[in-house]
Amino acid sequence: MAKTNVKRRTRNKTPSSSATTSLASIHAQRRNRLYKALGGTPLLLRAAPEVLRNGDVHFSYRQDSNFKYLTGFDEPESILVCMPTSTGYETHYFVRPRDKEREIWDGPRAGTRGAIREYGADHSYPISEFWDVFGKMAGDIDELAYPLGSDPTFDVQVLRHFGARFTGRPRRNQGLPSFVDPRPALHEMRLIKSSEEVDLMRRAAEISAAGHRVAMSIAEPGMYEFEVQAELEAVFRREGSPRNGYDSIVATGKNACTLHYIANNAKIKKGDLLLIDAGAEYGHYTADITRTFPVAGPFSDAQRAVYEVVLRCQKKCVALCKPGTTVKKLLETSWRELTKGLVELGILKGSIDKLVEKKAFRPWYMHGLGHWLGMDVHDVGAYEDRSGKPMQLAPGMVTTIEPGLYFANNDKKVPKEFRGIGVRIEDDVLVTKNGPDVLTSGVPKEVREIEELTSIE
Ligand SMILES: [Mn+2]
Repeated sequence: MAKTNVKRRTRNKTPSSSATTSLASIHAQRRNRLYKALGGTPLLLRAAPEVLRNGDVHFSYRQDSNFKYLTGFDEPESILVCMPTSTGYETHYFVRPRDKEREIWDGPRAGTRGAIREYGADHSYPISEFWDVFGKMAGDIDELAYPLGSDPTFDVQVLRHFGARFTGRPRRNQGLPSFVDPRPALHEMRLIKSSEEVDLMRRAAEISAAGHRVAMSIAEPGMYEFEVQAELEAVFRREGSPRNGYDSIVATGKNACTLHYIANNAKIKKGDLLLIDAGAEYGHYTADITRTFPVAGPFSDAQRAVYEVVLRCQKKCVALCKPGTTVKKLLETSWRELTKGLVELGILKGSIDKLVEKKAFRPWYMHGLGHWLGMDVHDVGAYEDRSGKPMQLAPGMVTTIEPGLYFANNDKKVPKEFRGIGVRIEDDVLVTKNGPDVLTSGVPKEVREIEELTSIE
């Protein structure tokens, strides 16, 4: 039984077509920035294909993030073609046409008119006319920006189309265009979030924090992990998030040591820690929060000792999230801090420098410190440049900071009281010129705050 009833809240509206005029201009600006980055090379991008689950039922659809970033368009079976003019791209959308019969089953479609009116296309066509129109439009291009390799089914069609230059009419002895991958340029753009993007991420973070707070307050011994998950995700939905950014991890006790534990089907035992790694998506952007807390608190001494080591490390790394800090510096700081902690806990012995150098922490801290965050949970963007130099943080970047320590329940190398304890603490940090802006500060992480929220009255 849950301790508190989850209060119903008025649903926040998801970003809707009422704001499409300004949204359409944002997408047009992005396409024009890409035009400059690609030197005006024609661009071809296909929407994410639908994927069959079984029979005639599909997995729930989510638009490809690059496609969404450039068009705002959510429908499958669409193609974006950008043809250069002297000043920027002219945009052609190929979309599913309006269809009374199909819309009864699948819901409304923007259609060719909507593509222009609501999504800012300069020209639009039914998807069935794609090869014909594209053939005329791009018949003699020598270069095409297209992410070859990401959609093998479509790759074959694209290659076959241009291969026909040697068999069709007219024949001009013209070979295939050279393919330029538009992703590096796109990903560089997506790495730095604009203020509109930050607004969406802030909202995703707030919604996620609200869910985590509820989970902390209702979790108690005897519940199943999936019950806590349901309460957490109910908050996400009520607050206006249509789906999660990734599968929620709700891991009690030793399950926390399985890094991507998503079975979520174990019963929560008294005295266990519960690790929850879950994030709501909002406007196609996701949050990514992890908290670890005692079920019906307080922490045991061993749990608190481990928790405080991870927390101290996490806070130190968050504080370093300012322009100029390299991702390498962040990672190495987490190595050093957790190594110090492992020595304090009596698990490692020796000089900190030597232990860090040997990566003696590896058995218990086996993942990285964090990752870029945005439309995708493990968002696009480089961690090092072409020469291998680590990226420096810059204003507009959003990274997770998520150190952890995991002691498997059969780990003979650690004192008994620590076995079966897994702790990870994760926040989403926006880098600003004034330093770190923790988007996920709405969910507690201090020991005292957590114990207040989790204790049974
Ligand atoms: Mn993460």
